[in-house]
Order: sequence, then structure tokens, then C-alpha cells
Amino acid sequence: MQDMQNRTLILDCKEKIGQDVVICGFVQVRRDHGKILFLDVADRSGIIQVVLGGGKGTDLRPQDVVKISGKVNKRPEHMVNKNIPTGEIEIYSEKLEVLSKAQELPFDMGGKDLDLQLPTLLDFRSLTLRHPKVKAIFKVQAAILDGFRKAAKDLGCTEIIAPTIVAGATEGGAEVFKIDYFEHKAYLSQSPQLYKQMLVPVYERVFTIAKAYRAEPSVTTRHLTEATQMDVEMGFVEFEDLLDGLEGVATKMLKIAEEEQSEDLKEFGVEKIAFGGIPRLTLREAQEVIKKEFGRDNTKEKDLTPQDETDLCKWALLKHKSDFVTVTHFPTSAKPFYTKPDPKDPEYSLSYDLLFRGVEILSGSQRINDYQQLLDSIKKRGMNPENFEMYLQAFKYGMPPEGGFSFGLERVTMHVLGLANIRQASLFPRDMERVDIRLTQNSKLKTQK
Ligand code: AMO
Repeated sequence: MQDMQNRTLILDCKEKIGQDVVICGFVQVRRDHGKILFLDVADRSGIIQVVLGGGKGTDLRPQDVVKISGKVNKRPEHMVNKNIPTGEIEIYSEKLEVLSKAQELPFDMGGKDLDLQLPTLLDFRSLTLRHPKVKAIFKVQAAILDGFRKAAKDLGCTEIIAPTIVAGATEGGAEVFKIDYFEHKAYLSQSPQLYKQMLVPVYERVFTIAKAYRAEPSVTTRHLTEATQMDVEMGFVEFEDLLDGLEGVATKMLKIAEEEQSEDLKEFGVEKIAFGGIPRLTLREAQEVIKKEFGRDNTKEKDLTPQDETDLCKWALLKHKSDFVTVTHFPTSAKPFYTKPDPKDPEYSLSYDLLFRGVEILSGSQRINDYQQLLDSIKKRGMNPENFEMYLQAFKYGMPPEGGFSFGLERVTMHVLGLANIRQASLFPRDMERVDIRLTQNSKLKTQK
């Protein structure tokens, strides 16, 4: 693609030693040495040192957008910076144009890490996203998305886009945002669930990357009110096929992401992902492991506690060299209406979660595909079948045995990178307290003159 006329990308300067180039980018850091000014300038390809002579650039500051003409020189041996790909070169320039002037920054962005409290990091999101280490989070996230797409396509899935204005709650009645829809009530979709199922008789196998809205009334490090789900749904499958499918997609997706972004991942100092054979346990078996290995008796609980999830992953890494554990057969009553009860023991369902590095990153199930059974399940939960009219049509007119699963993109990103809070893994996170700006107090940010 054509860039600004005559522009050379910073990384390509490596091939232009001794030549005149024009680079465009953002001032990252300035260092004054008498009459000479050293700048670190970054563009989408990398970062380079610029030596500005001739008394130029005295009023430059970080984030100024600049166009610089100069000559690419080899740096003296003792000045080589081994940490960056352009560390053997620099640009000498006396010609600089400021394309856009930045105001004084509210904090220093020049360090290797951006050392800010989370609220400040988010209050200044459009600025803090420019820091190389923050930027890298979303390069890794893009690689995860890429990996998911490739893995889902390899399964034979067709990509679909589901609506997000919907007629009812699918995943749980309370945690749904109501919206005014002309003179009617509508909801923001909690999941693309119903739509991916309706498309099974059309394409057999589908995938989607969708926004999911959850009116989560609590503030935790792992919940957002607007999350991104990566969903798959497949027809003509049995329970074991689904487990193979989800583990296969998880493995392929993260292998691709690790390979594509290996340099960025190194910056975060995280261990390489352990892809040993993924252990599969029923919920009751998992709770036995917790009791035996960690001394907590949660064997009567309907779900795993956050501590159980952490401990199970510790166990899987130690015993199976796997950062993943698949847990199956959650109680039917704890799962959404579309979940298929296990015919061998209907109190438990053909459902599963995938845990990764201590947290649930995926859940899913084999679905009820029988029309009458689905209708009964809706009614049994006190829901109104009229709100599911279009969904039910799909079952009335023939639905193969089917099932699927959904990964939470931000949770996956968070745990691939070892981030402390899910908000760091969302470009513009929404929670109870924030929609871009803080809702709980007047924004401290005034438009700076
Ligand atoms: P579930 O509700 O478990 O299942 O969601 C699937 C995955 O999405 C992520 N996730 C969230 N991430 C951040 N904040 C939230 N509030 C949030 N809620 C969910 C998690 C979770 O594992 N329709 C089913 C999936 C299916 O059966 O196919 C569903 O939505 O990583």
C-alpha cells in the first residue's frame, strides 16, 4: 500500500545505509546533548534514533507527529543498541517538519513499562494505547483473533455475523441490558448463541467473533460488561467430537498467536504456553482432585470456585504439562436452557469449560436438538416460548445433533500475557464504573486548552 509520498518505513531504513530518506512518526523520547538533540521516533514498523543537528527541534516534545528528512548512517560500534532491530543505524537530519503538535503529556511515557495506576491508564486510554508495551497487548490480541479464525476455518466453519439487538435474555435473566426500542423493549445480546444455532441447519458449521453484553453487577478482575466472544457451533457431532473440537481450536489458535507475536510475548516475560495432553475431568472428578491435592471439600458445589480453577490448573501443569484443563458435566440446573442433559444421568449436563492458567476462558455444551424437549426446557425455567419464536422454528424444521463453544477474547489475552486485570486486555473496557470516562464521579479530565 502507498504511504505518504517518499516516506520510508523506519524498519526499511536498515536497507538504506548511506541514503537520504524521509520518515514520518511520533517522537517517543528526546535527549539533549548540547547543540545536538537525540530523538527516538516510532512508526508502525519500529523505532529509530534520530540525531538532529543545526539547532533544530528545540521545542519538540513526546508524541509530536513529525516528518524528518535525513541520511541513514551506521552507528559507531560502541553505540549499537542490540535491543531494537534498527539498533545498528541512526538518521542524521537537519530538516524537520512538525505535522501535528502534542500538548504536554500528563505523565512520562518514555519508560520501557508504563507505570500507571489502572484508573489513570484507562482515563487517558487514547494516549496510553500508544505506549509500545500497551500497543503490544493488542498486537497479541489481533494474533489470537487471527489464530481463532484460521482454526475455525480449518474445522470447516463459515463465518457469520449475529445481531446484537435481541428479543430476550439467553444466558441468564438478570444480567441483561434492556434498551428502549421505539415503543418496545429489546435487549443487548448476551451471546450470539441463538443465532449460531439457527445457522447450523444452514451451514452445518459456523463461527463468529461477536460482542456480548452482560450487566455484571460486580467489579472483578475478570468481568467486563462488554466482552468479545469467539464462538463455534457444529452440527452432526457428539459430545467427544465437541471436546476434540474445542481443544483443537484452543491449541491451534494459541500456537499461531505465539508464533506470530513471539517478539512481543518476550517483552512480557511470560512462559511459553504448555501444550501437553489436555486432561479431561468431570466436575465431580475435578472436585475430588481439589479435595485430595489441595484439601478443600467442595464436592457438593454446583460450580468450581475461582480458587478451584487456579488449583486445577496448577495440578494440570505439574501432572500433565498442560496449561489447560477441560472440565465437563456441570449440573443441568446451573446451565442455560439450551444445554443437553446427559441421557445417562440428566442431573448433569453435556457441558464443559476450558480452564487456562487458572481461569475459565471457554464454555459450551452439546445442545438440546429436539423441538419438544427444548420447548419444555424453556418453560421449566419460567421463560416465555413466545420470546424464542424464531429460534424455535429452526428446531421445528429439523436440527441435527449439535453443539458448540465460546472463548472470551479478553480473558484469553489476559492470561496469555499474564496481565493482572481484564481491563488491560480491552482497548476501551466497559464496566459498572466506566464507559470510556468514569461514571461514578465527574471526569477529572477537562479538555486541555
Ligand atoms: P459463557 O457465558 O460462559 O457462555 O461465556 C463464554 C466465555 O465468554 C467469556 N465471558 C466473559 N468475559 C469477560 N467478561 C464477562 N462478563 C464475560 N462473560 C463471559 C468467558 C466465558 O468462558 N453461549 C455460551 C457459550 C456456548 O455455550 O457456546 C456463553 O455465552 O471467557
